[in-house]
Amino acid sequence: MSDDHAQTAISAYGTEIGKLAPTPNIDRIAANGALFENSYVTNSLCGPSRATMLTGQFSHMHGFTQNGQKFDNGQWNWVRELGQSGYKTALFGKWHLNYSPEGAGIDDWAVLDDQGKYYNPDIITPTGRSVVEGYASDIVTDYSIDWLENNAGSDEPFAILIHHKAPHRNFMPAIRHLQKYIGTEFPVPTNYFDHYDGRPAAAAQEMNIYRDMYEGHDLKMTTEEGSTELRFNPWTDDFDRMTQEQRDAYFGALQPGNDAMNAADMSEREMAIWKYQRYMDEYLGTVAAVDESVGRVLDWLETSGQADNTIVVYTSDQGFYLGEHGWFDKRFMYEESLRTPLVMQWPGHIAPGTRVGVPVQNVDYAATFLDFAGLAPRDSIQGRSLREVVDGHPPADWRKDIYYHYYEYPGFHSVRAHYGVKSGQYKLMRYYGDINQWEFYDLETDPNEMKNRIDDPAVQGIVKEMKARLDALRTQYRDSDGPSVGDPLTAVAKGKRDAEAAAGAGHHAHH
Ligand code: SGN
Ligand code: CA
Repeated sequence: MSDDHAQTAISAYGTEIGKLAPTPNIDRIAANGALFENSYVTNSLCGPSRATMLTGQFSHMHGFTQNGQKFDNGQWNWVRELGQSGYKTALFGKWHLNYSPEGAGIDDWAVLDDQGKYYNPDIITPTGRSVVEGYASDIVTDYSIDWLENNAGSDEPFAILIHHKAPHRNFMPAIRHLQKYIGTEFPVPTNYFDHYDGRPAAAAQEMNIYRDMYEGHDLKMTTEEGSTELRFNPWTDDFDRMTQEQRDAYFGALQPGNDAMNAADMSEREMAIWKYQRYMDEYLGTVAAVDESVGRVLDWLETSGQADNTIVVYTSDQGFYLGEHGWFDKRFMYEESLRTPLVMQWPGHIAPGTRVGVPVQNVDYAATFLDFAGLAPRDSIQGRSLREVVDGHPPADWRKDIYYHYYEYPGFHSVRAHYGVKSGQYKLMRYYGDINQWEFYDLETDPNEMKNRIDDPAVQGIVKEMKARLDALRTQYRDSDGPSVGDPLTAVAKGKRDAEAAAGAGHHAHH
């Protein structure tokens, strides 16, 4: 699993970016097994997604609705259950549900501190915490291969979770990948300069590449030609913790591009496009190391003889914007962050080249792993096993709609709380809090979600139907957080919620 990996940045998904920045090893999994064309999260944010994957529950049920909360490691999770049935279990990389996985029932672990750092990260183990020199994606892979060598070579079953920090902000590739995409021109999304008309929550966000990205910290832009001084860089630790050698190599590689940028007399629009290209160079550079990591693990499985008897899954904690609507980050129920990559191989069980079209969600993973391991299903799980789905025979009552609920507001990037339903080509969303707004999209005619048709008389029939579906999903999944679908959010109710939201404003730490 990676962190913030957009489907559009995986070549197996057949995307334009994938052609320019291929991911051959992730693609190997898809070729050996199944690619899920309609794979979605339930709440597009790190902690909530991770808790959902572990417990098989929506955010409101496992209780971790927004980052910064504390996950109760004692809750049921599928890894512990596998451990109790004889599997050796391990987790390396990002946890981000609280300080460490202590108490989660995982045999062996070493995790990145909090969000994790790309260079020389702090690593927390059961015996303490220390700085480990190197590049995070390589360190996490080294730990994983080492564990596999020592624990997975025999007939005993094992489950290992390899959780990369990349390609999460602040997008720092390994030295060997720094130059990889410099000079490649990535296609600028058609809605990079979005007007946000009819979409007040989209207009109010703070995740715009050319307005909100930190020019020093994120884009590593220097102040003027010939200078190595960074522009806005509020958190210096990411660079301060690098060795002099790493810093020289890293910033040395970017200096020619920075100098040329500073020398050029760019218009605002040209600068916005320059930033997009720099963002893509860096983001996709970090993906390169994740893909290499996947390759090393697959190679190990193949040479050790374990590949035929091992299920390999690649996914992310959510999708990500690569310039669509002008954005980076996630959170919104729009397609780019609602979608998450999902590919899965199991030789002899999943036919090579399988494409799964039915909608699946990360709430399904726990049920799937129990099922694949031959363990009994669990009542607390709200998702469903993907076994018949990957076999190409989804049960007749397989879900038609997916349910989504995002909570973290006020918070970083200022995305309003919202819930919604996607059903085939239609999507209905409702923002609540200090914005009370419904949105409706027909993805067949408007795949980029630019035209909110909630008030269009021509679609009122389907809007009504979608509201009924949304209401039914909230009942089915027992979500009573936020206003009910029928609640018109009167001025009084709205005022009360605003006051509640404002009272919570101080609680959100930077991470
Ligand atoms: C950090 C990032 C944000 C990001 C959140 C949540 N800032 O705070 O841009 O939205 O994480 O990401 S950073 O500059 O410190 O990286 S998540 O993956 O944990 O949900
Ligand atoms: Ca994430």
